[in-house]
Amino acid sequence: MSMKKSSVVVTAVIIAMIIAVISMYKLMSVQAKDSLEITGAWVPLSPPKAKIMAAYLKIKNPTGKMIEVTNISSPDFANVMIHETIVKDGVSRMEMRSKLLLEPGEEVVLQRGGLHLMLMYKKRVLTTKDTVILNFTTSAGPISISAPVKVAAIDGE
Ligand SMILES: [Cu+2]
Repeated sequence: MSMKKSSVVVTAVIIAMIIAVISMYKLMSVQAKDSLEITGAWVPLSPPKAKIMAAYLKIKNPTGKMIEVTNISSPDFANVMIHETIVKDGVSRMEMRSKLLLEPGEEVVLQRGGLHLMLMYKKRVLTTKDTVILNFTTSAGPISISAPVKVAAIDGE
């Protein structure tokens, strides 16, 4: 009788421990990175009448899976495009990219003179008191960030 009772208690303790381990594991997997990290975003201030602005930022894929950025939008602009500045034979031009692909662990820097976001057709005047909301559609889910409008240094960065 008492043997049976104690084995029931032992079984209950083991089950409780298993549940504790499972819930700890679940908590850890929630904290594990499962989407892109977008940091350091900013928008260089441009003249009030300028219709087009740029945005610079870093995108990191901390996951073990490839992630694709398929669309970017902003409530302050009609359209957001991914551009790359390419200098060929001393001539600088911009090429449009339809999407951005990030390999596991890859970090892409969007900066002046390289990959950047082109914010097309401003809907309101933006000053250094404003931040621009950027909504990213990715294969790992949506991400929204806010990029402050800042005065660019003389050298452009
Ligand atoms: Cu551009």
